[in-house]
Amino acid sequence: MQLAVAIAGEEAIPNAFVVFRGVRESIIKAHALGYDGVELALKRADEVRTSDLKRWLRENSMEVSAISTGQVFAARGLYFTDEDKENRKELFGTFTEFIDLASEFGQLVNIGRTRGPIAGRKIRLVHELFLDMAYRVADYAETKGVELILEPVNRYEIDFINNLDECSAMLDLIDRKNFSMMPDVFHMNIEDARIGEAFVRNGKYVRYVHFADTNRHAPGDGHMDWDEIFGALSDIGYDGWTTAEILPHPDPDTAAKRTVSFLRRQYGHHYA
Ligand code: LER
Ligand code: MN
Repeated sequence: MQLAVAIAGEEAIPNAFVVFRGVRESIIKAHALGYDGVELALKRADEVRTSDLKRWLRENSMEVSAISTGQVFAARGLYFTDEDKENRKELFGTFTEFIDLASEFGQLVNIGRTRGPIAGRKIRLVHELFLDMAYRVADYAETKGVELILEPVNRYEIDFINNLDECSAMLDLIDRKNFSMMPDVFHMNIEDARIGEAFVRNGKYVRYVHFADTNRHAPGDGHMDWDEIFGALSDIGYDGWTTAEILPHPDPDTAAKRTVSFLRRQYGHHYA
């Protein structure tokens, strides 16, 4: 298992769910604390120059675990289920640029809140709009060797695809090799009746995992049952990225440090 931490550029919106800001500084810090990689939370691909990113990663022996896209929805208001043609065009353009970036860094692009809401509309229409964009994005990603990872997100943030079973049903419908799942245990704590069982039931789609405790603080700082989570991940043979997407509480350095020491201990117990 590899351990990453979510980071963003300096200009990320205040409530972006990241620990560190400023891409270069974050990479240096994350490496010093013992992470293997960083997840880039971006609102547009040109926030970071690829030549700089390549150098910073090389200098610090770090990788990009994935590109996450929540700010595309939260800061720019763009989403897959939008009916507006111009917005759809802009969203597709944004995703093709993320995919180009991911073809060099990490090969994974997340779809969380940016899938958009149902918002009282007919579910058939929402599915049509979502699938139309999902197929186009998947087609483009395939030419670049990139995968899309769909993230179930809790009901207080969005009303479309809240738990792992719903996500699997959508992935069955999409039926593309380069489309899989990114469970986030913070959302699972709210939406999935049994976290361990949900991981096992939906194991074939699990490609990447977000970690946070029940209060979205560092793993170990809440009442999440980490033995259940690690037991289930090891049962399904999961050996991919586990990324801390947490609030920087009580401060970014302490949160990032606590995460590493807690999770390395857990990996030791369950993956020895
Ligand atoms: C938001 O709560 C979240 O977990 C992100 O990874 C998805 O937009
Ligand atoms: Mn998440």
